[in-house]
Amino acid sequence: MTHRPTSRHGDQTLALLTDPYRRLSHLFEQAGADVVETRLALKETTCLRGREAARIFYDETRIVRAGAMPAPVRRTLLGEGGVQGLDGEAHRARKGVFMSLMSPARVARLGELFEAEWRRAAVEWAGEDDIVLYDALQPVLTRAVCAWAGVPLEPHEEAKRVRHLRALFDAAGSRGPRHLWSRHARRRVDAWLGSIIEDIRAGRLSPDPDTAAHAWAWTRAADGEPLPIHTAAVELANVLRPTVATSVYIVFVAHAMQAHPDAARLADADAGRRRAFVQEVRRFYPFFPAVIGRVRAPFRWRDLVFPEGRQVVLDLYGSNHDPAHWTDPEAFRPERFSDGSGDPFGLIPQGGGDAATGHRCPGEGIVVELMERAVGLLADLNYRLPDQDLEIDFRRLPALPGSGFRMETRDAAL
Ligand code: HEM
Ligand code: MYR
Repeated sequence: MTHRPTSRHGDQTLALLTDPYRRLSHLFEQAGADVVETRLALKETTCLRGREAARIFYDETRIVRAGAMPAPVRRTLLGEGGVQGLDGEAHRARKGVFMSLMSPARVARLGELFEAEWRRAAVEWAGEDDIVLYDALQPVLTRAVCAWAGVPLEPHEEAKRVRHLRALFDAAGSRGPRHLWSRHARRRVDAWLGSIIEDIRAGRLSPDPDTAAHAWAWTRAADGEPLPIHTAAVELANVLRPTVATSVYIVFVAHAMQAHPDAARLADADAGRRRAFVQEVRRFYPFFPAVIGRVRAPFRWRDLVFPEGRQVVLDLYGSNHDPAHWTDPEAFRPERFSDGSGDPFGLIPQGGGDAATGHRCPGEGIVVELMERAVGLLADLNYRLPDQDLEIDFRRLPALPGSGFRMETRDAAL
């Protein structure tokens, strides 16, 4: 699968939006290779998958990020001026602030807040006939992460903030009016968090020193000046948005528990098996399709030239389903992770390599903590599943079960 010549195809932008998780795998299969040259967003693009490819992609002497992120993603999901588009020393310094927020004690604290909010919400769920888990989780996660991050959230604004944070990740990958809604939400979130940063700098708000709001308000740039308000707001949003987006993974936890009840029982009973179950959910289910960079200086790999400036895409979903690395990749098998999650370029749903020095997601600890807590909380919640469409819709971005996971919760208190 590796040393064969690659093929050329027409522009893949539309095909990718229609089948965002599996399109690249089809190209690799067709080419009989795990490097494929194609066109994406009208640019020559080299697409990669697999463990060796991930090593190349995360080698910062070869691939950089400045100017790589397409405008539609910057204007919605990510915002402008954040850590994702930085390289070298500037990236290292900004990333250090994210890493400092993720100590085990702080991650556990977020887990506790999440669990407390879930238990409060479950009392209300028990008074309703049914809930859609995806929708019900977002207020729970927003309350928890705002409290954790030192961002005030008044009851009267809560529904609006939840809608806007959700739109950043749920509507960014849509076309037409839903994409525009995501852009609108980006402006609203940036303005909201910008005003929080201003309040902190002016002494009107004093969040605890170990919170994200405190950190982003007081972080200085290399020139010693405070970060521009807008940049600080984008980075604070880089903590809130993805934590709310963990709702997608928690829906997948619920989906996997119902599809694999024996594995779910074991996961509920034993911490090691719970970790393995959650890691297999992160490998198996589709969430963040791919990451994008640019060639810094020309190099060759697998008989292929990577010219300077070339757009490069690493297929995360495809790498997590790469038949060269995973035995029976389309089977859900938590036992794969009985001995841990392996090397930093193997399981890469949130990017590969080292989070502190490269662009790998700094939030994996949070995601695993919240997903593990969700295993226990779902096992304790006495719910029933009505007839519904539980099939994962791979055309949606992010993918989800068709129903969003509807649960009958009448009297299902914890
Ligand atoms: C980066 C996925 C949760 C903060 C990333 C990347 C992916 C990813 C694929 C890009 C890696 C790269 O560019 O090489 C996810 C998924 C999540 C999640 C699927 C599940 C909800 C979180 C959480 C946080 C977070 C909870 C923080 C609280 C970030 C930040 C970056 C990032 C700040 C940029 C890192 C950099 O460019 O150096 N994430 N993430 N993410 N993630 Fe996450
Ligand atoms: C995060 O919020 O960073 C966590 C993961 C969100 C993944 C959302 C996946 C779909 C977004 C694709 C945007 C494409 C815009 C053209």
